[in-house]
Amino acid sequence: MTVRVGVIGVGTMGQDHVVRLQRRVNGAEVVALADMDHARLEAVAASVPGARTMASGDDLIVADDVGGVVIASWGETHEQYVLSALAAGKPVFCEKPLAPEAEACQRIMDAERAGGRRLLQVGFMRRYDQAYRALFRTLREGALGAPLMIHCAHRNPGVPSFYAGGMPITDSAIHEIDIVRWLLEQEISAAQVLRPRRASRARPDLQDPLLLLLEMCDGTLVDVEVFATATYGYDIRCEVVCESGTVALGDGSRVVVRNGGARSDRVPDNFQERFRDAYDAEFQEWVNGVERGQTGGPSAWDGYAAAVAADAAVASLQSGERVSVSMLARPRFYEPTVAQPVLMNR
Ligand code: ISE
Repeated sequence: MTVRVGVIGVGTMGQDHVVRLQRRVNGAEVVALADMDHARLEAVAASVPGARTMASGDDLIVADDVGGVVIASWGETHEQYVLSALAAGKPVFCEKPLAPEAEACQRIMDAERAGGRRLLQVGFMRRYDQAYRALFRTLREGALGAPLMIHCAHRNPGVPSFYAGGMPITDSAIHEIDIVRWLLEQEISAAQVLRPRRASRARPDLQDPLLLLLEMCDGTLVDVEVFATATYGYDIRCEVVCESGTVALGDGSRVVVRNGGARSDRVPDNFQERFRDAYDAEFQEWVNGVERGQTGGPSAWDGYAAAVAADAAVASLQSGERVSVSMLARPRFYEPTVAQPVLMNR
């Protein structure tokens, strides 16, 4: 069976997802597109045979031929579209962050629970990356003992002009916030942001780089360097220091070149290149789940938990103080062990 997908938001990320759904994911067809920028919408639709353009995201959600909704629009619009998709009873994939503030994520959780079945997957694609998965398995094997500290770096070659204020946290470090929760199966109890000397090229509205410290509930400490304008490429690092050894992501390149007395390998250009296979795997799993009538992967709870920690980190970016993370208890509905009712296939 083919899952008929509607995509809301066809900027850089949305276009990337449209191409993967068309060409690299089995069992999906893109049938409808929506975007507030009509010129961009028409331009993208011209390259997607069989896809209609819709007047709005809400029209797309209720269209009869749309069986699954992908939301890749600007973060501020996520809550509205997710709530509409849940109200329409349609499976929905929402890019990160689920919503810019934790309270919006809470409203989404409430709506999903009121509907009685899981319909939402959040786009934390790093959980599908082979290197992070190998790191997760190594930790579970137990030979290294308990994790004590995690060192992470998140370096972008550059960022768009709208990337400002708290975005190093809400748009970038949100991935580390999610991945350390997933790796350690622990929630975050406090956050603090340190402001190193600023890069001379950083715009005045951006603290770049910054250092985020996260305290996990079991005492594990995590440091995350976010450097949005690192210029040399897209570089993601993660090293877990355990009682009896360490495990780190490899550098990901397939070949090493030796030439002219030097050795070199490739640094990815951007996150689309570095995480391409992870995005593909994430979407394949979503489409398979929609076909079976069952939603898995990162949940609204994961979106909420990440947003609460991000809110604390943004508050610390402003105040310089350590900020405690105070969150709801995880509802039983979002416990990984609770079997979810099967949806009708669409
Ligand atoms: C971007 O929005 C992403 O989601 C990337 O995965 C992240 O690495 C980058 O820092 C963000 O700006």
